Amino acid sequence: MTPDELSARHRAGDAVAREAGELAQSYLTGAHPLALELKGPQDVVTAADGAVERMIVDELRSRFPHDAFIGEERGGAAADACWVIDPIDGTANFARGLPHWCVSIAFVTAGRTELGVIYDPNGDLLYSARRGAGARRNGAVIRVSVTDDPARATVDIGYSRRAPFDDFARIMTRLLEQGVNVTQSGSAALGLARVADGRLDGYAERHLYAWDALAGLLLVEEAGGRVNQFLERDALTAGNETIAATPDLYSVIAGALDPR
Ligand code: LIP
Repeated sequence: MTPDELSARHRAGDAVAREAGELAQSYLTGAHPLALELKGPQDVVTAADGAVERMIVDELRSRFPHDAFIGEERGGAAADACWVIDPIDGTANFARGLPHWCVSIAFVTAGRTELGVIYDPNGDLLYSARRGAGARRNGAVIRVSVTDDPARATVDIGYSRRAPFDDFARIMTRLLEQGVNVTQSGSAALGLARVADGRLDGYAERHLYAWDALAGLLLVEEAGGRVNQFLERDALTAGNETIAATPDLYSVIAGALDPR
């Protein structure tokens, strides 16, 4: 893919993420009925998730008809040039009217994430990164924090029923024992974006899908942070463990997730 072809996709990703955020918000203002369903234990989906994903795919496909699409709600097949879409990351928060959710769009080619865009409509914050070109929030360059002491760190640890309870409890205990301040916010993508802009010092979760993680992981990497190798084996469709942190805290968090 040429730099110009990637630039065109980067511009489109930024624009469509904003549009998607506005459409999602219109479901919270009563413009559309917000029907709720459960996809699994504590795994909520709303009418907005499907509608927003359709809009994102239609918009991007109209510009890039030969690209492939994988989305949380409608799935899709992987291909060399592939968009990976989470229309509303943090749906449980969204459905409850809690202002902690976002739109996440990543672009993968040749097995590597090249573009990552996360839009937080509640803060009107557009996070955007291109591999090798740094990470920005509303156009300004962002960097991870310089925190190197666990006792001064705040880390967001995600949890879902895709992982055993005791695994989560062990991770939390190991971090708390080292003095880490641990939060659990309910949106992996927004958590990762806040590691990239230095407001959090780390994010980790035993299992995430590519649509939850890829854009945020690229943002952290391009903001000077350290991340795990998410895209290995069949992770693009099956998901994987996710670890992102400041360079000095990475081993502390990876250690807490060590299954032994
Ligand atoms: C959610 C993630 C969260 C994880 C949830 C779910 P969704 O994404 O942001 O970190 O714990 O299980 O995957 O479903 O709101 O897009």
